[in-house]
Amino acid sequence: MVRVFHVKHTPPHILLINPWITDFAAYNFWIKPLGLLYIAGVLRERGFRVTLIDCHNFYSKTQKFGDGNFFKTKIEKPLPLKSIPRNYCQYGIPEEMLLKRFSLLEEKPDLIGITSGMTYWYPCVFKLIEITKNFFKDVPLILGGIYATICHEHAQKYSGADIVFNGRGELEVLKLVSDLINKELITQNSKLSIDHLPYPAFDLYPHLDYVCITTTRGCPFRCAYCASHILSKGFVRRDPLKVVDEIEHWTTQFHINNIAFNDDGLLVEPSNHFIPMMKGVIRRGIQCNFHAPNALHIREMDEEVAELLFRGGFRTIRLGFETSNEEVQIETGGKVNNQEFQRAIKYLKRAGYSGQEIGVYIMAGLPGQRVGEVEERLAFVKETGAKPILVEYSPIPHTPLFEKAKKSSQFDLENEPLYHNNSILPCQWDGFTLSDLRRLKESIKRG
Ligand code: B12
Repeated sequence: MVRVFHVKHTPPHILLINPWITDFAAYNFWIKPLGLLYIAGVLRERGFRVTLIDCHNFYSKTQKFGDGNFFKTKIEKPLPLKSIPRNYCQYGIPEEMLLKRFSLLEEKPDLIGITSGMTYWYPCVFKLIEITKNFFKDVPLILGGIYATICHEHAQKYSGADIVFNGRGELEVLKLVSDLINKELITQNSKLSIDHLPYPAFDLYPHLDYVCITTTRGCPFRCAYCASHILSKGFVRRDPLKVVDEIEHWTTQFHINNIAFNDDGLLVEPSNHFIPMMKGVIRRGIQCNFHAPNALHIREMDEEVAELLFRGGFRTIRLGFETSNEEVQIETGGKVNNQEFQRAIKYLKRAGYSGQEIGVYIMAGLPGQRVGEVEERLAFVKETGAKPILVEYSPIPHTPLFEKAKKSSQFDLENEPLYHNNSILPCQWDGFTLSDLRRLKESIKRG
């Protein structure tokens, strides 16, 4: 049931906050709260005044492409993780700095929106909600984002937010906000298709090393471990030339040299999307380092795509080759087979990438998976000269593989999202232990 809060008649002031990260490890692999920044852009376009506080925005070390280490503070492990023999940290700005930002706000907000990332990062979301509610008493607070959607009931029960928003969609968010505080701002022009959205409000940052971009929403594939289809229904692509306009906007108006693509399906049907987009980038002479930290689809990699990746300026290439075991490939979504993988590496090398520049994600710790299977995959990838990168499986509620994960895990995955944390290897068993994982990682390091 939506409560309506009464406010004054000047344009409402909305405070949007990206919480810290609480985890055993975190690296700023071009992590920005893209969804929250889209919401900021839309609200601002409709006349709301928006303030952004990004608790991540405090780095201890930045690398040449704008990625880097977060400032971290060691904190107590939450009770369910007590037995894990690793340090647990809060990544991002110190708490005093947050309170200072609050006290420096010129005006009390009329509404507060908080986003959430990984499901197992919820402790810092709860903490932020508590601190924020203490500071701004009686200001309504909405929680949205990935945790709020995937673990909706958990968030409703325990987060302390007044409203927990389930799902995606800038128009839906706008409707909710308008219902809460000002109906008039929504009534004019409610068209918000993906091609009509304002750009995410990166300009709210005082300093920018990079931006993230998404050229699509959703994914046409249904990999058994992935929650993309729960977060976004269907698959929509932006007009490729409008994406080029956005890239040009960031590179010329904001002198951005690094852009990370957050898409799940960047390379899907490349002739209608990626190819015209990269040709546009090259034609307009845009000079920028592009990064694809989220896996690219191998099946779509042909000679032309590989060449455009290279000529267009992609510096970070990550391919999603979850497994070389063809049975498991089919079980987890049938996205790619071994021949397609070998062909993709050949094209990328021919285009100009060295083997070490081609990172290949290999999933480890799938329910019931044996260490031998991962070793085989590592060897298969190494043989092509590409660089294998292990990614530990994170079990996600409502995905097909979650039921199997629950059965095979020693942790209570159903009731405790902290156990979705890939770092604890949630589906470890005798056939694949934490020490097996460490051994594999060491062998990758040795080359
Ligand atoms: C880009 C991405 C990454 C990037 C950046 C991650 C980041 N933290 O920003 C990289 C490559 C680093 C990454 C890494 C990982 N990722 Co990732 N990632 C994604 C991806 C593909 C896209 C996120 C995105 O940009 N969405 C686009 C924006 C526009 O949408 P949005 O943020 O959801 O915002 C909308 C709504 O949520 C809502 N909303 C958002 N905030 C708010 C706030 C309010 C107030 C309201 C009302 C609404 C609202 O409105 C927004 C606009 O419509 C998602 C999958 C997906 N499709 O979402 C996976 C996903 C989040 N990742 C996932 C996983 C598993 C991982 C890894 C653990 C993989 C691994 N095994 O190593 C690592 C963890 C790394 C880490 N420690 O950060 C899982 C989630 C796991 C979990 N348990 O929560 C997802 C869902 C993919 C999956 N497998 O299903 N990831």
